[in-house]
Amino acid sequence: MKRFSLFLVALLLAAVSCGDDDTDTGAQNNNQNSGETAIGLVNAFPALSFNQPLDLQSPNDGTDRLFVVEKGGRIRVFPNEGDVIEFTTYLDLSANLSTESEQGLLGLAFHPDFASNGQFYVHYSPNTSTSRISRFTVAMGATSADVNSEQILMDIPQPDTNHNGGQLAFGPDGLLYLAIGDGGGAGDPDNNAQNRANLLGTILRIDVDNPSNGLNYGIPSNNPFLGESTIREEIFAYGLRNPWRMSFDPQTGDLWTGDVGQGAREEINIIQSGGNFGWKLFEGTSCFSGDCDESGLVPPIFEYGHSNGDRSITGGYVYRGNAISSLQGKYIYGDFVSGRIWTIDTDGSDNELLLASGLNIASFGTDSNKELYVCAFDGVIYAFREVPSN
Ligand SMILES: [Ca+2]
Repeated sequence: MKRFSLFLVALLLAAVSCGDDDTDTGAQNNNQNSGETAIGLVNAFPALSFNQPLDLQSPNDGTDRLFVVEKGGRIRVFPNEGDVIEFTTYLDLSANLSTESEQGLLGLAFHPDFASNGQFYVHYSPNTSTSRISRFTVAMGATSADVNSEQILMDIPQPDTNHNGGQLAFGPDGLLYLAIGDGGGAGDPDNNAQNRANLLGTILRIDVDNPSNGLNYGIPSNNPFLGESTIREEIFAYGLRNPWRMSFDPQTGDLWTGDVGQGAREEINIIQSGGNFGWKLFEGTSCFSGDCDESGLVPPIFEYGHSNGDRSITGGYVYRGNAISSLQGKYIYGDFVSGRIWTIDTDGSDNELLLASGLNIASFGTDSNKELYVCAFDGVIYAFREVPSN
């Protein structure tokens, strides 16, 4: 019954060519000019239901499979076909996991050479005080992964159970980027994000193919703080609060990050090597602590406030798919609490409400054709569809 009713309500419409250009358009977007195209969300896999899905990934291995990560520790795999009737469990970490607060199995990234080396990487919480980055390896053609293939790359102490970050992504340079939160608590009480002697509040960059110094990874030779004795050399950028979701634009290589705000401002940042993104000196462009000197800090390319019920940004993707021409080349992102989804041009201009989904949007993801999906906490994976608006 639940599945059926979800399918019925899944088509959520809003005009894409709305004239309003900011976040103050309200939850309703009823501008439906005759003949214009609207964008809706549909249940992409109506027979499937997930438990708190929060990442969707697809390896570049020619199999056109989708992998959905559940917060409770399981990765589900299924063919990318709308009429698929069941998934299988690819990896199960639920026996070795804290799911307190924002903890759990938080992210998945396939090695660029997954088709030949069988390697994938995850970020999870083995206990309440640790964020763990691990590699798993599968044999060619394997339909599931053996938990005993785990190699731990990194354990990061977590002072609190929230603000863990979570996303992992390989860059066009073949290096692995890790989004790490400030360790939690309100207002970054230990000032972790500005303290580069620890790994919290950062984007890290590591080389998983060339381990060195007794670690299961290496430090890339062009990391920005290489050789600085008081700074962790894994750090690529810092001053982030909770960069929950990030993605590379496959066309430009830009790294887009949604940094979840404290109580007022939600940020979109394009990550620069060595950049200090301000937290907790600033929340967005608002002074938060210290002397309010913004020199040397990288401001967000866009920010929005908490009016209209928006509370927590979920970073998305620059759309490079083919199915929906009106979205091409735009960054698409949402808000976990309000369920609103926006598009913005890659220069930070022309932010527009795309639709008000009413969903708890945990993540976006793309398939092997770069088509875009939404992971929502109602257990459904949604796809975008172009429909007539009248
Ligand atoms: Ca910032």
